[in-house]
Amino acid sequence: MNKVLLFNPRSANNKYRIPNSILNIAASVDGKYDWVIVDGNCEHDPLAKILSYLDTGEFRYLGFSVMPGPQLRQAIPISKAIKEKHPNTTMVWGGYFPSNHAKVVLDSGYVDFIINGPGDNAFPNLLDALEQFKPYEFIKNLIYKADGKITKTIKEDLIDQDSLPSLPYDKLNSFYPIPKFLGKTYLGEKTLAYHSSIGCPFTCSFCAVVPIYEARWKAKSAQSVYNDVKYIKDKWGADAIEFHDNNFFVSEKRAVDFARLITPEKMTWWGMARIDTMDKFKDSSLAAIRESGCKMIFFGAESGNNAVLEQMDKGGTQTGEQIIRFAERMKKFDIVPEYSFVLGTPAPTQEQVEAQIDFEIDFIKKVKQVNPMTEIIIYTYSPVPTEGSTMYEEVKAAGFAFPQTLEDWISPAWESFDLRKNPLTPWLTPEMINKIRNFETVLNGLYPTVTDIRLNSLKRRAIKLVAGLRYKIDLYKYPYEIKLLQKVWRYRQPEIQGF
Ligand code: B12
Ligand code: SF4
Repeated sequence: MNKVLLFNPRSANNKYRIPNSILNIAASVDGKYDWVIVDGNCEHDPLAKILSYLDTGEFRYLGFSVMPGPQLRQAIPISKAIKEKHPNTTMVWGGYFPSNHAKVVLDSGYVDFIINGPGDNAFPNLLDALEQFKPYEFIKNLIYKADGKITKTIKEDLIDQDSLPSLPYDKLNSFYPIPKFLGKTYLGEKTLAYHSSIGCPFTCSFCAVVPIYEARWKAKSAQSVYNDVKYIKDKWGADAIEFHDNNFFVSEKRAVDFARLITPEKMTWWGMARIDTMDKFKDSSLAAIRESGCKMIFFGAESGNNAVLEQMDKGGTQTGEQIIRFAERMKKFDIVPEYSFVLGTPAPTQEQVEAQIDFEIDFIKKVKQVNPMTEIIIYTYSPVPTEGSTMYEEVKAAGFAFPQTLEDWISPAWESFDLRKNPLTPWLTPEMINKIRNFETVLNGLYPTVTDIRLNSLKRRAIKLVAGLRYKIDLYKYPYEIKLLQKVWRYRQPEIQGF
């Protein structure tokens, strides 16, 4: 039987995490196909490593996991090189990038199949079909080219997450020692990345999860999450958890059940949530969550303006007033709210775009006033191809278009788009982008993120001092002195480097 090579292209410069995407795929073929993992985060020359496997002649299937941004930097040239040297291999890409940008990926000529969303059934089914020369047209969650035309098969219902096989941590450990992936963070000495649910029940129009999951969400039970975490804690000493779920706190009951189970383990943890969902949680639930070790929660606040929240189709009941009130409520429970905002959304005129940016800057300052512990993450709006959403239609009408070739995606301009730093959207002028970035610099100067564990109190005080005056008098232009200090002290950016 042909073997399978799974590749996680480099996604982080120094903070490794367990490569959960390909580990899930490894679990889906474990016991049926022989597989190996190559993690670009841990290899100096991943292409050489991959070729050393392929040169044995035993491997036919390659599975690459690709999210937008820096992972493309390895995924694209390595796929191309492999196809040139080993044209008989089958190249399969999965993950958010190929699922949302299938045409440009398949047009490249060096990717044969895309797994559209979850691959837990689609990937082993595809391998079975190819091995047995059977048709693959009826396999769900697949995108491929047939007679030069892009063909998408129907989407599969989300799988009961408790029925999935356990992740093969021990085998991963035989390729790369697990402790390497348990990094020191603000949360703990050995932080585990864990993914406990897939999808999200909401339909925010700027979000890449929506076209793939279409408002569906399925989670593992609190008990199975606990069992996995406990296994890693006991075996490799994890003392903190980063939940990578798009929306960990959809179910109050599951969150509280998990909190009760994990309390005796004395671990610290973090996850992502919606404000309007969590604002409905009972005080007793929030208290139990904090007592169990949850120190910080990431919330998509997005905007303080109710009209913009509606334009973004936040899909719920979130309002500007609620965002402020909730920041205050979190203070009572000693949970740090990490609020992310999306600035630079489209509007009919340039004046309105600019006025909206000014409004958000004022709003963020109000949040900080109510609860100075609130961590603020600022993104600039980068469109995602949510076909049919009013916002995406507006974006296209304004003249925005995605790159036409796969190689274009690794140009510096599009990388910056992926990092949501410079979105290349026609309605944002360079001055507006500068305004957003300069405000961010001053804000981060006055309120350095607590997640930067290298920044000692002396450095914090120095940056705060220079930024404080600017913040007070709304002087954000040319904050070179703050930038210099942040550069010298290598200030970390949670919006790029992770949470
Ligand atoms: C962890 C993570 C990171 C980590 C990467 C850690 C690592 N492994 O090294 C870090 C923090 C570095 C990161 C960075 C970025 N990330 Co990120 N990240 C995630 C996150 C939270 C979890 C990914 C994960 O492990 N999922 C768990 C697995 C099980 O799910 P999955 O990946 O969907 O995999 C399933 C399917 O997609 C499919 N599949 C996936 N890969 C493969 C491969 C094969 C071969 C097959 C067959 C199937 C398959 O099958 C899997 C099982 O069903 C996701 C959100 C999410 N919840 O998924 C965002 C997410 C993927 N990231 C995103 C983005 C935009 C980024 C950034 C580019 C930008 C930013 N500012 O955040 C940066 C890039 C910077 C960089 N240095 O790369 C977006 C992508 C949005 C989009 N437009 O497509 C997401 C969706 C977050 C979001 N909601 O906006 N990220
Ligand atoms: S709640 Fe978060 S994950 Fe869900 S659709 Fe909105 S932005 Fe995306």
